Amino acid sequence: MAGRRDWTRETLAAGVRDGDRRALARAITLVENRDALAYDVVADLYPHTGGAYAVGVTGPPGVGKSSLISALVRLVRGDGTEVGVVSVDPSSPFSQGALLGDRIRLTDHFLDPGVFIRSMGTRGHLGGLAEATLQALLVLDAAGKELVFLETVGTGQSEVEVIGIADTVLLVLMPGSGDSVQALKAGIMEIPDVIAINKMDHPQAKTMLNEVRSILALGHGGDWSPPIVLTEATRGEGVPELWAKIGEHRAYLESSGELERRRRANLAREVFAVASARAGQHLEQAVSGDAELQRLLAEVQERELDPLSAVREILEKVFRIHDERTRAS
Ligand SMILES: Nc1nc2c(ncn2[C@@H]2O[C@H](COP(=O)(O)OP(=O)(O)O)[C@@H](O)[C@H]2O)c(=O)[nH]1
Ligand SMILES: [Mg+2]
Repeated sequence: MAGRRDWTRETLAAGVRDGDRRALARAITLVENRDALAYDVVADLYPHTGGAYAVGVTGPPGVGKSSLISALVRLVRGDGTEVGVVSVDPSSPFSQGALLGDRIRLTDHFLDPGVFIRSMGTRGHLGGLAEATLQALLVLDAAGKELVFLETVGTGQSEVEVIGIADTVLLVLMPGSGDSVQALKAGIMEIPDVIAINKMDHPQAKTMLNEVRSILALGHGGDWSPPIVLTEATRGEGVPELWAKIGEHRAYLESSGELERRRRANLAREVFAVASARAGQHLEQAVSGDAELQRLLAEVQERELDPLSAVREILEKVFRIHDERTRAS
């Protein structure tokens, strides 16, 4: 077997396809490090992807996302389903392997060869996270994982980018997740496909259930109304029901043709998100390393040059884009 220094594009791609754990671990580390070898390997693996079903799990910190994933993994492992978990937590100071909730429970799964768990740290930028998540999902998919959970913290744009690739989006709340409920109500947060209200052992769980129900009752179009499931992840309470709802959503997507449509839209959006992030980084670097472009910014600040004229000059210089619309009239 190839040792860690000996991986080549060919042995790594072949190792991943065989489901070799060391190959998987190596490939995902390379993805995280944006190593050139990772791009080659994922390019080779891509024709062998599309078999995994991706469930995005989102919600504020501490609601029990990792605990619920752990309980769901335990449930689906009952029938031998191969599972991958990618957890993205930009707020965490650790980078690898550590923080899937209370590690103790997930440790069970670390010993299970049918489960591959990877936690990705905060390194890089939001666009970088979306990119790393997408690549990691593709690696796990090509390795034959039938089900992949993508865990992310928070709400808003970064979130949408990271779990934007999921087939089914599960939002996890708990009694006290008032901010998220407000964000749902105000339309700032997208309506998920399935909602779990975890910590149902908490006395306020029913109140939270009613609040969320009343928001969803306002309607938001579409044929699918997101079900709300009460769970207690630590005891596995409500977990089979939650899994059943995820399954119903999947069946709905498949029978309506929506899965194919959604995947196409997701892939296009992810490509666009990553390209935009790359372009943004390129622009920042170009401007910070270029005295002439810096001078343009200074001129705007001094009110000697108007903002759009500066934009036009920057785009011409950095991207060779000649955009008449940005020309001040
Ligand atoms: N009482 C109670 N505690 C829970 C439940 N689910 C998770 N927890 C605890 O809540 C804390 C945060 O859980 P974790 O899964 O790490 O949340 P995450 O940050 O959303 O991934 C941990 O201490 C869990 O043991 C539950 O259903 N009831
Ligand atoms: Mg977690």
